[in-house]
Amino acid sequence: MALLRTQQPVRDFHPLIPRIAASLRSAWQGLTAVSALPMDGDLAEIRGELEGDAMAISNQLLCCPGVRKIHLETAQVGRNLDILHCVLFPDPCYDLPIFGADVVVGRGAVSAAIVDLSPTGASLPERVVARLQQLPNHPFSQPREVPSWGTIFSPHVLFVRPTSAQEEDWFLAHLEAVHGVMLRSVEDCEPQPADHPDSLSRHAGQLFYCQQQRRNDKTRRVLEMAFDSQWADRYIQNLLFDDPPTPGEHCGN
Ligand code: BLA
Repeated sequence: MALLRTQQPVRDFHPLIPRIAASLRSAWQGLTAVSALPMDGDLAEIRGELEGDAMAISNQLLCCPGVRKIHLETAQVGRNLDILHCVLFPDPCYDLPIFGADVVVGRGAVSAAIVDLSPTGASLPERVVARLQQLPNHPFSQPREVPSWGTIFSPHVLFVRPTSAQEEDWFLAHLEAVHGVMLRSVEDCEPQPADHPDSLSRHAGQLFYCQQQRRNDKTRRVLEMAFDSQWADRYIQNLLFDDPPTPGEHCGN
């Protein structure tokens, strides 16, 4: 694999991906005291080559009071695969869910579009459920089943294969609404002490979320194909789903 030092996109993304990325980035501009998180090595812009086809991964990391890690990744792998991955990991001192979204496009068609606010305890906070229940339900024609490791997702998870421009619009609108519920919940949440039993159990819940996500063989396989298995393991373990630090390191107290 040849690593190239260039910032050029390798080709155009499927349009749903830049639409989602722009919408998320613009929402983050409204967050209080948002700042960039330092990133290891050269992970912001990764360029490579997969059997002659260029590939590119872009990463952005932010944080703000209440959210220890906001991660947006957009990736183009080979000639046919476009991916958007976004997770907002809350500071475990706050009673907040994990926002997660993944969109996978293969050969021009979206095969997987998932968005969820996932609990870090037995269930989602009640004020979050009340907000989610107010969102409209769109009649997607191809709902998908979450895999066996997906016990981490909430009963409100949306996992579909959008089959038309209208369904892509519905997915974008729903993702924006769910992300809006997350941001509003961040704004009106006060932290508990780092050594509070609830903070510790939410930390354990995030640890479990990351362990389960690391079991997604489809993510691993794509990264292995483009790089190698050691690189893929390190990327998943250290950037995508690294173990959350002990509560207190992000609680501002
Ligand atoms: C599925 N994820 C997939 C698939 C690929 C990737 C190729 C298969 C597509 C399909 O089933 O149609 C690949 N996803 C990636 C890669 C990255 C990525 C390479 O994010 C990053 C570099 N995955 C997440 C998050 C969620 C998630 C945050 O990263 C959910 C909040 C879910 N992805 C998810 C699920 C599937 C999936 C549930 C389907 C897995 C299955 O059906 O087995």
